Amino acid sequence: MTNSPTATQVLGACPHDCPDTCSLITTVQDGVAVKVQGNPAHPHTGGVLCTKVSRYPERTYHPSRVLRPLKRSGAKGSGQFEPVSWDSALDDITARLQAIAARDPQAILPYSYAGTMGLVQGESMAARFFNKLGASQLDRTICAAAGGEGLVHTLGAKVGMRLEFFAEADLILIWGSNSVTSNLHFWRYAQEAKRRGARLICIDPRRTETAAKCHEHIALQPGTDGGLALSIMQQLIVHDWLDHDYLARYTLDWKKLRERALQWPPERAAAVCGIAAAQIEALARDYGAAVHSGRRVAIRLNYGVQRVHGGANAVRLIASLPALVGAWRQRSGGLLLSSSGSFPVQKAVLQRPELLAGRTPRHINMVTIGDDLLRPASAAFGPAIEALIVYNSNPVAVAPDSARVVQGFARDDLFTVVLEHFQTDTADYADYILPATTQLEHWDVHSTYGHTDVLLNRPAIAPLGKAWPNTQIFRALAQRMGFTDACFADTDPDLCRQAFGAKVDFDTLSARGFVTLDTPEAPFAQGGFLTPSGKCEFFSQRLADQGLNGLPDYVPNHEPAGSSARYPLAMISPPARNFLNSTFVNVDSLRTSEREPVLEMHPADAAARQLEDGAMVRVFNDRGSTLARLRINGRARAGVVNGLGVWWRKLGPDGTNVNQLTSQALTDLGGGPTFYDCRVQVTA
Ligand SMILES: Nc1nc2c(c(=O)[nH]1)N[C@H]1C(S)=C(S)[C@@H](COP(=O)(O)OP(=O)(O)OC[C@H]3O[C@@H](n4cnc5c(=O)[nH]c(N)nc54)[C@H](O)[C@@H]3O)O[C@H]1N2
Ligand SMILES: Nc1nc2c(c(=O)[nH]1)N[C@H]1C(S)=C(S)[C@@H](COP(=O)(O)OP(=O)(O)OC[C@H]3O[C@@H](n4cnc5c(=O)[nH]c(N)nc54)[C@H](O)[C@@H]3O)O[C@H]1N2
Ligand code: SF4
Ligand SMILES: [Mo]
Repeated sequence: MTNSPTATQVLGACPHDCPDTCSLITTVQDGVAVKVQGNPAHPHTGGVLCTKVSRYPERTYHPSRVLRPLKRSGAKGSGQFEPVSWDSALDDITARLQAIAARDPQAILPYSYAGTMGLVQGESMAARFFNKLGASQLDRTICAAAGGEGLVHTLGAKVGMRLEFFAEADLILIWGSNSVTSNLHFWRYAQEAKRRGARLICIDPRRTETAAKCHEHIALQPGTDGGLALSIMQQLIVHDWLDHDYLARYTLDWKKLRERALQWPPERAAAVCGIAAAQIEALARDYGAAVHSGRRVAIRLNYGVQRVHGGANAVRLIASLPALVGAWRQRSGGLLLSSSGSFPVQKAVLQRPELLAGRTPRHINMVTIGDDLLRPASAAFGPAIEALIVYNSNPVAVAPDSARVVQGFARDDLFTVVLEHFQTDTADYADYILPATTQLEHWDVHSTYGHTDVLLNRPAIAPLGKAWPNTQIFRALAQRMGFTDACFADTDPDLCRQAFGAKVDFDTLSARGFVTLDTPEAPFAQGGFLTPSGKCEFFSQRLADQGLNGLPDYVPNHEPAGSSARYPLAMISPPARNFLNSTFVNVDSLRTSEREPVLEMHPADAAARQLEDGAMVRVFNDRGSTLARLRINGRARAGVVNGLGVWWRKLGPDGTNVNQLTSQALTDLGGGPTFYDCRVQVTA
């Protein structure tokens, strides 16, 4: 380290939407953050950060940071703004919101996601503000809604294996996860297991960096994981690789699931998944070996699997597997999709639902923002959306069906405020852009979805320019709106303490930067599922009561591969390694590594279209078209193209990105997006 006598080191937390939630050490010299490193004292971080966040100072001090409030000076969407004072921006915004709220506050919609996963700069002061206002409520579904529902209806909550115990497993299925890219600190444990002799199997349509480093790669068709899981079950049944004692004691309705699974011999699943039946048999044999040899079999499932029509059903089926072989009996067996349900977040304290004062505003699904911005007032919908307050999100780039989204944001009569670090694609459509602080400049506290530690983030440097934390912006708006409830005076350190109340020792958290939750090592070794029955629910009465599939099944894609002559290719759009969703696309060194939007294609599909590696190609369907550089690099399976995401539209070759092609169709449960359920055609 290049510490001079004046340098200090500040403990923080990575705010990004990544399961790893690393512990950060920022070196500050003369008030300037000169370096951001991984905390070696935090076991999961192990002193290692991904490339993206190692470049944090470059992002923070980027010359195009928005550092003053900006007011639109050109036509909507022109991206032309002029600087204004905070007072004038806040006064005008308040007047506009008051006028709308006087008619119906539900015409105002907050739009936010996980630009920061901080509990304080996320939904604390902002939620209080919108609750008091009585604004529409946003269903925050764009990432994990289907998979979350799948877990909840099977295991009872978003909980699972503890991350560190993957290091002791004998077999790890890495299912719908490009861990090297998007879950690096899990990958470190998987590598440790591999060094000890564990077998790694990757289940992913794309031959990712992760798949290439596993012992085996099963490149199935997108959206067919439910069929694969059922066929694994069929094999476990016919070969009697079952833990009958575990099934009898700790599961519900095995007979029903058994009957369904028996309808899935490997040949049937092979046809659906586009893989060899022998590969399914071998996979089931590897997995089933747990029963008689005591091998520890673990599944790292990730959200890549559930961005398709049948996403929740697939997760229910996959999450059922560990119970069949009794994998949960050991701490290094079982499954992890998300650990977020382990955290005792005091959500009601942070968000104050009582400020709604008995009102029950309508909900808007963030996935269908394209259609909803264009919807007129009606009895069913309620008032048209007249104002949109966006923070921690870049919907114009990340939401599906961009043509509709852009049309909605371009409405002249829509009043849009965007709290941002940069002039993103979304900020281009704002009436006001308000400069927000970054993680180096504000307080926050973090739960995670990939491990079980709480982290505290202290500000390392003073806010740059005139940037304010999100909390301060909503506090100031609340004051101007005349909201006098005492909770609007809470400071950010107050909110950090409130997030977990007495459930986490704040002094330890303050001193060390992290606290590990006291969760069981093997959560379901003796049942104890968090479902209504306390068992692993193969059949969910709760779903059946709603008229839904009580018993999970394979649900085909909305747009299955090969189902259309005009659009014969299936397209998935998983994350690029050097971006985090659309964040970092404007960081020059990272964009230089990714170069330009890429479409990966199988050599046979390319030959059929007379396309060559390196060509600029047009990818299109009825929703739209986008340009990308063709790569024939061995990563795409036949019939599937991979359009790596998520580029800023304005930094792509034709001012669009891959979401020009994706649809607003929803998942089977949870109202989630179906980004990886998309038919396209490709031409030169
Ligand atoms: N570098 C980087 N890290 C990230 C992100 C990022 O954008 N960049 N995104 C973050 C976010 S928002 C999240 S939610 C998390 C998790 O993020 P995810 O988006 O789940 O990330 P991946 O681990 O890349 O998982 C997607 C994988 O699923 C595969 N896949 C696509 N369709 C299917 C399918 O139908 N079946 C199966 N089995 N696999 C399929 C894709 O090819 C890809 O390899 O990671 C976070 N980490
Ligand atoms: N085609 C396709 N589309 C996808 C996906 C995909 O795999 N394929 N992945 C989907 C998934 S999993 C997700 S989670 C979503 C993610 O969608 P978003 O949550 O919208 O994520 P980002 O694109 O990273 O945008 C976050 C924005 O928040 C801003 N921000 C960060 N911190 C702060 C802060 O403290 N205050 C304020 N005011 N702003 C801040 C950042 O500058 C950034 O512009 O995208 C989805 N879209
Ligand atoms: S993005 Fe993920 S891997 Fe990178 S520093 Fe943040 S938490 Fe760690
Ligand atoms: Mo996500």
